[in-house]
Amino acid sequence: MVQINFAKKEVNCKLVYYGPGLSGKTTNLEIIYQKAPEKSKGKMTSVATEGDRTLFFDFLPLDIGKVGGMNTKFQLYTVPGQVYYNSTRKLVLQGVDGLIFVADSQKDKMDENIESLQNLAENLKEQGIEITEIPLIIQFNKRDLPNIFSIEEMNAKLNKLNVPTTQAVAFKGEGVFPTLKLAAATVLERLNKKYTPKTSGASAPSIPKVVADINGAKLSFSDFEKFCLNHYRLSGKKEPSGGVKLSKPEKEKYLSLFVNNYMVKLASKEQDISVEQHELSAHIEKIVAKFGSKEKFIQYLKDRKLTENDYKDEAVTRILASKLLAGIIPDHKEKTVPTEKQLQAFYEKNKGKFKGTYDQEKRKIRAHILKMNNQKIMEQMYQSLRNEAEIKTFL
Ligand SMILES: Nc1nc2c(ncn2[C@@H]2O[C@H](COP(=O)(O)OP(=O)(O)OP(=O)(O)O)[C@@H](O)[C@H]2O)c(=O)[nH]1
Ligand SMILES: [Mg+2]
Repeated sequence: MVQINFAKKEVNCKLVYYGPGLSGKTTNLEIIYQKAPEKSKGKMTSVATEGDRTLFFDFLPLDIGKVGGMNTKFQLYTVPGQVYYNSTRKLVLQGVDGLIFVADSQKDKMDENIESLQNLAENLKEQGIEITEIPLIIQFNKRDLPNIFSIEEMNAKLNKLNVPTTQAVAFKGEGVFPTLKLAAATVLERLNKKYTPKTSGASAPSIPKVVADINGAKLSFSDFEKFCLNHYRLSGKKEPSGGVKLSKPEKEKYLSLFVNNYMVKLASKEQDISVEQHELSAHIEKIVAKFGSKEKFIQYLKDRKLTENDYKDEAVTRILASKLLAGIIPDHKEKTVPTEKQLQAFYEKNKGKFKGTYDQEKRKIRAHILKMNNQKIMEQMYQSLRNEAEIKTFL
């Protein structure tokens, strides 16, 4: 995720080189590393390689100097292109700000290009990102080889999204920097749009309103407002015709949730915890079961002006949270199971409210206490995550 530090006037973006095996991703990075001026580049790290195949990723930090008054840094990554390293690709993709798809121009590699681009779209979607929404360019590489498609053919077959393209002979260094420049420009242009109020026509980066600062990372007010609206709608409350107006305590509650969710994502990233597609599907199936059918679930969301993706983002966070919980409070299961004593005490205390005998009401009480205990334990986990961070909020 792009990090903007206004105090230090610093922008930090993550660019990922994606594409099928042997298309030339690592080569692009090697050329940049060889040719970039000494003072602007960090160390290039290749994590796990076998011959010239990338097994994990390559990484190169690059300082491109001042852009719009901000010191701008890029973290360049490559993914392993080989089909079976998909979980590694998903990890490398986390928090991506912009993508360079390195395509192999050879005719017999077109199927692999298409499959890899498809795979990119799927992996982004799991993170709640539409491929059409993220800065993406395509580099047509290996233009030196004999059996290649023309640029028109490459565009027709591979560039259905109609994104900007470049041509390259990466191993000779041709086209490598123009590609990087185009990608950088595309990402920075997007940033400008995101952080410039719509009323002002100027394109200079302006300071967004910040609702929270976590370890120096600024969470924007507009993201928070969107979060509130989504959660209000997800909670099933009826939306007033004049739009949702939250009271101060409600806003505070949502902000606490917002920060918790951020902490969960941050901790998951640090611990390399991610959500697999099948886990997400299983989670959603459980919800769908409660609604009776997928159609009913979708209709429920639709009625609340929500999409499946709005729900998925929440689902991913919940799955991540439960995975983190296992690490932070290993005995959480024992802690949440209601004891007989707890059940009885609850019945005695609320006797007036129950119609049935203890035995008749026991099941309901157990479910209720389990829910409360779960909430308590999650609260403990959030607290322990928060304890490790420096958090400021501005409501
Ligand atoms: N002919 C030709 N060969 C190239 C070009 N660019 C890269 N290569 C060669 O293609 C081979 C694979 O390049 P890499 O950069 O390692 O490919 P990769 O995309 O990182 O591959 P994975 O790590 O397996 O995903 C190397 O032998 C490169 O020298 C090019 O433009 N033309
Ligand atoms: Mg590689």
